[in-house]
Parts: sequence; C-alpha cells; structure tokens
Amino acid sequence: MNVIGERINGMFTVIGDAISAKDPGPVRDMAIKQLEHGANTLDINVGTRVPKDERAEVMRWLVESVREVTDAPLAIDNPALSTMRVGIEAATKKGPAIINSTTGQEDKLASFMALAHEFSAGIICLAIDENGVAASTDAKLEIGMRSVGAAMDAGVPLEQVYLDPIILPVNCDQAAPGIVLETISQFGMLSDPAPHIVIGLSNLSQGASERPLINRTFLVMAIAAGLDASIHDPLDTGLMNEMITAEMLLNKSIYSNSYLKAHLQSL
Ligand code: THG
Repeated sequence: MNVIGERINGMFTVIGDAISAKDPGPVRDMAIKQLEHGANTLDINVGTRVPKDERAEVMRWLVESVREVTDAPLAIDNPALSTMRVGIEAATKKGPAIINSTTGQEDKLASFMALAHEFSAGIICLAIDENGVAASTDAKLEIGMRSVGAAMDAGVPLEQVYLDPIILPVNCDQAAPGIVLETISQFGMLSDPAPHIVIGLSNLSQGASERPLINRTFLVMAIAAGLDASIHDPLDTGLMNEMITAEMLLNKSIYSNSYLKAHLQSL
C-alpha cells in the first residue's frame, strides 16, 4: 500500500498556524513523524485559510520546508494549475512528486497530464467532471476511462496514474461507500498495466462520531476490493495495523508471528 500521509494540510491547526507564522519547524516535524509511522508519500495542502493569490507561494514554502528533511514522494494537493506547477517544480528538485489532482474535463486532463509528463510526476485523477462528483459506478468508470486515455495521449505511463473514485461522508449518503467499493473493483480492469487506485479515506467519517472505527473498517474493505494507495492519517496506529493485517491476509506480505513488527522494520 502506498500510504499518503494527510497531516500536512492547512486545515489542521498546527500546520495552519505554522503557515501564518512562517515557522517551518512544525511542518518538518510532521513530515518526519508521518514517515516514521509508515507513510510512504506525504500530501501537501495549503488549506483554505490562505488567500487564493498567495497559495502558490505558500505551496512552494511548504514543499521546501518538507524537502529540508526528506526526499520521499510528495503529493501536491491543489486544484489550480499555477499552484500545482510551482509545487511540482519545487518537489521534484529532490525526489518524486504526484499531482493531486485533476478532474475529468478533457481540457483540464490535457493540461495536467502535460505537466505530469514534463516532470515525470504521478497524477491522481478524480471521478469528477463538469457535472460534479460522478454518483454511479458507471459514471465513475467513464471518467476513469477518459483519464487513462488522456494519460496515454500525453505519454504518461500507466504506472504513474492513480484513479480516485471519490469517497464522501457516509452521513451524507449511506449508499455511496458501497458504490465506491464496486468502482474500486472495476477500476483495476480499465487498463493493462492497471492504474493505481487511491481514496481520501478521512472524508468518509467527517462529521461522524465513530471516526476511527468507520475509517478502519472501510479501509480494510477497500483493500480487499483492490485499493493500493490511501490518503489517511498514519499516526492512527490502529488504522495502520488493520491495513498491515489486511495485506498479510491477502497474501501481499509474508506471515510470521511478528508480522506487525516486521512491517515497521521494513520501512
Ligand atoms: N482525494 C484526493 N485528495 C484529497 C482528498 C480526496 N485531499 C484532501 C482530502 N480528500 C484528504 N485529506 C483530508 C485531511 C483531513 C481530513 C479529511 C481529509 C479531516 N480533517 C479534520 C476534519 O475535517 O474534521 C480536521 C481536524 C482538525 O481540524 O484538526 O477529516 O478525497 N485525491
């Protein structure tokens, strides 16, 4: 599993305050802490508190702060092409990067895929287009197919493509998580090699009171359906242990009596 740590996001108070104070310390600390807890990739999101015309510069500062302590892959999390370019450029000076993300409108796909190609970056493609979040499995698959086609047209290798079916809070639409599971199992059949499949897990439990329980249960089901990347909180050790166990039970890692410890030591 590619664990994409979600904690460097201006929506969290610690990071929002560090951005306001231009203090790189808490950003560096959060990067190291997430990697120590099993993140492979770090999501970088300036949050919504930063005014639009300052987001590119704040993104550059966040990425450079993280790059002082790690050359791990960074997922640059922003919808605007201009901010994305600044973030990807800064991240790839010392290590790999993933564009997080593009939506599925043809013109948007073309410009973001061109950027992925230019920087040899990965790219996350959301099941969203001009009609909003695709609600049905068929509509999500259609956008997934369009995204894979756009990657091929732009010369972006499929190993660099991540499809995101979009998970929304279960307390808004209780039928949606099941549709996402069905979509995950079908995304894998869209191409050969198959695209990666990713979700922003914590969206699912926003506003709910049993957040960790809901996240953990769904992650296990999604892994069984074929999920191979997840944006979530690696500091939730229970969640990480369930993920590691699910992978062991699916024969993706070797069983031993100390498989949990072995996983951490392999980081
Ligand atoms: N897909 C992709 N990228 C994404 C998402 C996605 N990036 C953003 C988001 N969704 C994933 N990241 C988060 C980060 C935090 C939370 C949810 C998703 C979260 N935050 C607390 C809340 O809102 O309650 C904030 C807690 C606090 O303020 O301390 O839940 O779907 N590709």
